[in-house]
Amino acid sequence: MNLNKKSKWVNTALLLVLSLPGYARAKTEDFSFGHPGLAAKVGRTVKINALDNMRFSPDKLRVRAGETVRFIVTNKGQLVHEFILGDRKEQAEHEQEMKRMGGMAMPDEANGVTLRPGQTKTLIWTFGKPGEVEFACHQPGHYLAGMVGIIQVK
Ligand SMILES: [Cu+2]
Repeated sequence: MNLNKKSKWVNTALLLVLSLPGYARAKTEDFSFGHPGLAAKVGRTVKINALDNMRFSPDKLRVRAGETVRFIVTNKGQLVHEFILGDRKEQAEHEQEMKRMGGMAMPDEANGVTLRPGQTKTLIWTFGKPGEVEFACHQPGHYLAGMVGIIQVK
């Protein structure tokens, strides 16, 4: 490979990385409760099911501050569900945003995914300081119906 070809390849690879939605979001938004994690840093994988009875299973989790967790989330129901990581403030903002948007399915973000019935998605997150982080669904009425889980960060 000559130098010119090589630098073209590097540019293409760089463009690909920069255009990943998680990366773009991570660069433009700071989260108080951690940041998107790297696959190489994953210390634990947790499987979570989203259910039509407006619950996640499991809905309680303990992690260490600084721990990187791979969440494998499956929608076991017939309805669309979300898995959004965030502190109380972030959840309140997302709830308002969904109300404004009329409950449409939102594109995936650095801290959350939308799941069609039967769909499975993965999200890697590195937790920040000790405290409480929620994972929640903001499809219309779901959060208020209790579709939220609690992560204790120690
Ligand atoms: Cu839901």
